[in-house]
Amino acid sequence: MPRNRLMDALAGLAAAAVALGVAELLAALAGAASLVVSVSNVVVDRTPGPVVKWGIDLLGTNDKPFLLTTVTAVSLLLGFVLGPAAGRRPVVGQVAFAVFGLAGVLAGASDPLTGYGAAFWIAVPAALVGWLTLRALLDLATPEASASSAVMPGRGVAGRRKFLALAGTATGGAVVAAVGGQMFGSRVDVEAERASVALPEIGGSAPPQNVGLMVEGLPPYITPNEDFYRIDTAFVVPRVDASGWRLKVHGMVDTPYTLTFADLAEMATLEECVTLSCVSNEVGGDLVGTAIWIGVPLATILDRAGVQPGATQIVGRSVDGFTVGFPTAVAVDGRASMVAIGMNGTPLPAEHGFPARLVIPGLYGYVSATKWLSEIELTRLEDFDAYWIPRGWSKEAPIKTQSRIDVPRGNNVNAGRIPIAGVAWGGIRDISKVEVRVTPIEDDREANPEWLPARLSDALSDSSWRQWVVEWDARPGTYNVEVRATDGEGVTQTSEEARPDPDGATGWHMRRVTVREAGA
Ligand SMILES: Nc1nc2c(c(=O)[nH]1)N[C@H]1C(S)=C(S)[C@@H](COP(=O)(O)O)O[C@H]1N2
Ligand SMILES: [Mo]
Repeated sequence: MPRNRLMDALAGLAAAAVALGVAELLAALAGAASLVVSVSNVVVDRTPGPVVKWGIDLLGTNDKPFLLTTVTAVSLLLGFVLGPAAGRRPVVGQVAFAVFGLAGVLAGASDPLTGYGAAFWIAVPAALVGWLTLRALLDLATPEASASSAVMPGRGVAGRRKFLALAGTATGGAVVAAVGGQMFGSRVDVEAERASVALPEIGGSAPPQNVGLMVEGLPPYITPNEDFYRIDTAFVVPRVDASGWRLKVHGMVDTPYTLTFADLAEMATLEECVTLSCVSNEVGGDLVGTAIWIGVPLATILDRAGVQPGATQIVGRSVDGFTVGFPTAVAVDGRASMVAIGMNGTPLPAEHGFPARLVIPGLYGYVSATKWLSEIELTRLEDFDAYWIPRGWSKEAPIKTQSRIDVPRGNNVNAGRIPIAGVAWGGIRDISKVEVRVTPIEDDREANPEWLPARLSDALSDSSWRQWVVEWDARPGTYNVEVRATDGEGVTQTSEEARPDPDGATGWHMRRVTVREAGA
C-alpha cells in the first residue's frame, strides 16, 4: 500500500514544531538567545547591506517580527515538505534533523547571548526530540502491509486516530514549550531591576522646569522616555540583571578592570542634556530626541585604566554583541562623553540600554551610543571596524546640523497669525540662528530672498537642540515652507540634498501648507 503523503507531511510539520518548541524551552532555561532569533541574526548578517536596508525601508519597525515569523514558517514548511520524502526514505529525516542540529549549534554559537556550549545543549537535544517525533509519527502513518498485520496496533482507522492524537499532542506540546520558554525567558524582570537600583543625586541640579517654548503641537524640549525614538539591532530587548552585570575596561590600557553598577552609581558626577540622533534620520524625520543623561564621565573611566599612547579608538561592546567605535579624542576633548545610567531622572529604560550605555555628544548613535554596554575596549582606529562600518556606513560620523518643522502639524490651516515652529540641532555646535522661508507654490523658491528669523528657545547645553518659532501672517493660498539652521560657529546647514547613508542626510526640511479663509 502506498503511504499517505498528507499524513507524512503532517508528521514532518509536527516534528519540526516539536524541535523548535524544545529549542525555545531549552534556550530560555539556559538563559540564552532563542534559536529562531539567532538564526534571524545570521540571516541578517549574511544578507547584503542594501537588501537589509530595503527590507527595513519596506517594513519599518515591523522588520523584526516579520523575520522571526518567516524563519519559523520556513522551518515548519520544510518539515511539511520533507515529511513525505522521509516517509519513503528514513535517511531524509535523519539528514534533515542532523542539519537542523548543526545549523542550530552554529547559529547559537555565533550569538553572543548563547555561545558554543549552550548552543550545543539547545540544538542537539531539540533535533533529537524532533527526529524521534518524526519517527514515531511516520511509524503510525505506515499503512497496513498485508492482512497478516491486521492485528498489529497502530494501523488502519485506529492507527489514523492514534496518529492524529500523537501529532496533535506533539504540536500542542511544542506550542506550550515555546510559550513557556518565552514566559520563563522574561524572568529577569527589568522593571524590578530598574526599581532596585538607585541613581546618585548630582550636586544641586534640579530638573529644569518650563524649559523650551510653549507652542501647541511642538514636542516638549525634553523628550519623555516613553516617546524617545528607539533604534537597535536587537530582536528582543536584552534583559540585564543589574547585580550580575559588569562593565569591562580593557585593551590598550595599563590597568584593565571591571566595574559593577554600584561602582558606576558611585562614580557618576555628570548630568548633561544631550540630543541623540540616528544617522538614518531623514530630513524632517523623528529619529532624534533630547534627554538629560546622568553618568560617569568617560574620561574618568579611561583615567583609571591609563590609556596607552597610540590607542586612537574606543570600542563600546554590548551584551548583545553590537559594537561602536569612535576616536579616543572625543572622550577627553571636554564634551560630556559618558557612561550613562540615568535618563530624565530614572534608571535607563530597558529599550534604551539598562543598566548602562554610552552617550557621546555630537556623534550619531551608530558610532557611539552602545546600549546594554558590557565592554569598553581601547584599540587603534585601523585595527577594528564596528558593527555598521562593513555594512557601508562611515567610520567617523559627527552629527550634521539639521532643522525640522513640527508646527503646523497638518497641511491645512486657517488664515490668520499662526506659529510655524520646530526644532534644530547642530551636534556639539549649538544653534545660533533659525530662519524660515515661505513661498507661494507658484513662485520660484530660490528667487525668494526673504528668510524670516525665528525666535529660539534656550538650550540646556551646546549639544542640545533648540526649539524655534516664527509668527506667520497666513493668507489664503498654498505655500512651500522651508527651514534652515545656522550652528554656533556661524555655519548654515547646506541645502544640498543627501541620503542618510553613508554619514547622515542633508537638505532643508520643506512642508507644503494650504491656508484657507478662516471660517470658510
Ligand atoms: N546594543 C546596541 N546599542 C545601540 C544600537 C544597537 O543596535 N545595539 N544602535 C545604535 C543606534 S544606530 C542609535 S541611533 C542609538 C539609538 O538609541 P536609542 O534607541 O536609545 O534612541 O543606539 C545605538 N546603540
Ligand atoms: Mo542609529
